[in-house]
Amino acid sequence: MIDGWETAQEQVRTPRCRLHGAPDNANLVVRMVLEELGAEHDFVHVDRVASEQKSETYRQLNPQGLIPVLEWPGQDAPVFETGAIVLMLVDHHRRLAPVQEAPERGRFLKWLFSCPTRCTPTCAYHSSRIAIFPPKTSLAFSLRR
Ligand SMILES: N[C@@H](CCC(=O)N[C@@H](CS)C(=O)NCC(=O)O)C(=O)O
Repeated sequence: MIDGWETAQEQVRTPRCRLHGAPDNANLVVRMVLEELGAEHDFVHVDRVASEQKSETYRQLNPQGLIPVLEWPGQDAPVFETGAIVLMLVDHHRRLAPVQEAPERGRFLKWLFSCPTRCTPTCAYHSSRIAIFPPKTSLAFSLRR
């Protein structure tokens, strides 16, 4: 049976990953998802005051010089773009989002790709709640569109 939101009965174990970001930035959504999934991770602070994200070293992770970046064991390159990172995480765990076959998948994807990439962290915070919380929770219920 396709539940639409959570089909995995077992907790998926993930190798420890590394998130590069700064407080109150686009990486906030990624951090929330990692924590919701219980995924072990290290946080690497990128000093935006010193424009560390524009350094040659950081550009090895993301040539655009933007945060966040997730280093994910098993991937052949660091993953950037908030929406891509979140999608990779929730699909890998098969949790917190509708599965590919679910009728809610399109609704999940449209908010995932529009909000975190364009809005302030506060808005991204709320949009992530639409995406990652099961539809029967009260907050998700009030925000479902
Ligand atoms: N489309 C990217 C946007 C990332 C982005 O704009 N990050 C900002 C912080 S929220 C950044 O790194 N700014 C630093 C800069 O512009 O130098 C994503 O969704 O990850």
